[in-house]
Amino acid sequence: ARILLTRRWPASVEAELSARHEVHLNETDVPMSQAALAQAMRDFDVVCPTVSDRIDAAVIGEAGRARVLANYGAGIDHIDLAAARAAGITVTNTPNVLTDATAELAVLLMLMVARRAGEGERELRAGGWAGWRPTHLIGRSMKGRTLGLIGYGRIARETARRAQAALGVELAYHSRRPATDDDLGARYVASAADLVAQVDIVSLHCPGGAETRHLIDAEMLARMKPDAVLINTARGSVVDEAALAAALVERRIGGAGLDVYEREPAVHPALLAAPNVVLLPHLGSATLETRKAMGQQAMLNLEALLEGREPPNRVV
Ligand code: 8YV
Repeated sequence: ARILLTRRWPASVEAELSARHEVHLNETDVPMSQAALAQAMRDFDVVCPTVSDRIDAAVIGEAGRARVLANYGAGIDHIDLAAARAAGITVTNTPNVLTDATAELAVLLMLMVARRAGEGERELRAGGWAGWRPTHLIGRSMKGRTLGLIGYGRIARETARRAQAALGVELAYHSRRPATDDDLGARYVASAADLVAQVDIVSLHCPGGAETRHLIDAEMLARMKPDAVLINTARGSVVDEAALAAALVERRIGGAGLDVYEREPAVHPALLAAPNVVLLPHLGSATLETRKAMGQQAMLNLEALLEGREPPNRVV
């Protein structure tokens, strides 16, 4: 089958896939244009997009050969699923394999913000460290504080498990329904607005897309405790970036740690200037182990479909 990878995968996985199929690669280190994506939908049996591709109705409308979109990643809000369904195109993703890496990154962000690690490193590198002072860059301990998770799927739970075991935090969460299989003893809060008011760290683990757009807006930020911290490893669209920047600049919340943004790779300029915010460039799944596993999982999905079997991770 003719397969297109819109971005590069780890070499070992590309080699394995290329040994069995006619694989085409986007050799550049930049995303393909909308026109090139549309052309790909005409020319290839399988297109493997990533979060940096916008597979909208116009692109899907060009589908000629393409019957399968095997996404390299878990989140699929960059693909118009309704358009894919209408066009009879199967969409798969790669959940599970990036759970650990993303949970690690969420904990990293919590610690960096709580202990002001980003501020400290920037100050030192800029030559501004005047030596030890008893009042210098005083952060907050994690032990005994409450972590509130919005969304309680796999990544949320692994984040919670790590924070509980390693840092001694208490746990609370909001999701549409209380979990029936929670083994962490987390307290369920029926409304997101109540959760954000009750906890010290708010960590976002819900999907992106229209339903969760600006879930964290000025009103929700105003409900947070004045020293509370917001962590986002989910999708940038969940947070109103302008409202967050204002809350940080006016010191109405304690800090934020972000890995995802509303208009990647653009970052709201006010966030760049805000105090106590750690800004990472979408590194959630960026480990060698995880990127290999994502490629393997995408390969399992597309090969199942090519062989007429049900893929392990069908979205549409
Ligand atoms: C992936 C992500 O690297 O899987 C996701 O939802 O946001 C990232 O960790 C990205 O999706 C690659 O397409």
